[in-house]
Amino acid sequence: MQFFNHFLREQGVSNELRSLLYHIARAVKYINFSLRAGNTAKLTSQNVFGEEQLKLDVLADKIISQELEKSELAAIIASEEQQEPKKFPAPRGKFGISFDPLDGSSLVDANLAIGSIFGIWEGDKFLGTTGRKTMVASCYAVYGPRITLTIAVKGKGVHEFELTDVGEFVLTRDNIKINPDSKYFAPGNLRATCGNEKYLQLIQGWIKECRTLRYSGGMVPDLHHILSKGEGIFSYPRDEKHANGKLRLLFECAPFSLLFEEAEGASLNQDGQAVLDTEITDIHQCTTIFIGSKNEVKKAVDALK
Ligand code: P6P
Repeated sequence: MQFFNHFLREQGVSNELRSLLYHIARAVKYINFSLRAGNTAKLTSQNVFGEEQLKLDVLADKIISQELEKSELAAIIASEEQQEPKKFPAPRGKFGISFDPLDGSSLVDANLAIGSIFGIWEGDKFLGTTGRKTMVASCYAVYGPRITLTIAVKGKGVHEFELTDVGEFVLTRDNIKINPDSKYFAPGNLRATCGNEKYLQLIQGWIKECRTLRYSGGMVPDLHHILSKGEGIFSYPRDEKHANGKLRLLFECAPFSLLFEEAEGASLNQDGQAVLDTEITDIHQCTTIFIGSKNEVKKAVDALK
């Protein structure tokens, strides 16, 4: 059994980054406890996207923000649930952390798996850079039958850890890789087929090829399924109301894109540009995304041209 901290040290991950990841792991533990005991009630508040907030959304955001402040390794943090990033006064750490505290929280009342997503960037700003230039690590937690934390440190592979009943994260899978082809598909934003014949034909093609559908409506478990099986494609194109799709670049797509490229998968937007090469111009900007098995991603984006 390999503990989280020991394994990352053996991988040559720096003390500072290991310490930051340890604080993120602690936040995941506390969020899990609150989910098991928490109130799924809706608040009267909404987030910046006009989405209703659950008490759990706000609590998860608070848990993570406090944990990152305690780490003394954050220079700036940006949450999907907050309008503006929070800068810490000097002398503070050297990392920027972007996070979606509880992605898919609307699925909680259906008792489906949800997750938290984290991007770790060097420096004290997000605007004007790209994931490829300044992101050094990313990770996500899945709150399902098992509580898992999957981590990518740039150049050091993708590794999955599971929370044990005594509160330790232990290694369950190392050096996760994604095959270039797949029999699974996760077609997001099916409403877009109403105005996009090519997207309809792409999905019909997957169905005619007798592929296996795996889509829950939660980005975190849907993408975790691809990493777990080592193959798949998740698509979320634009539609008439969302010129850049609905998923957020800084909080969701850039972190997952680092993980998937580290696992030898691909992550492109609908225009064929790598999501990691998309400049951050607004912390709440959205992006279309086709992510998963390399050959499947390329074929899907080409089919929509
Ligand atoms: P749709 C959840 O609200 C979320 O942001 C992602 O987790 C998920 O992939 C997407 O929305 C689902 O969107 O349009 O299928 O409801």
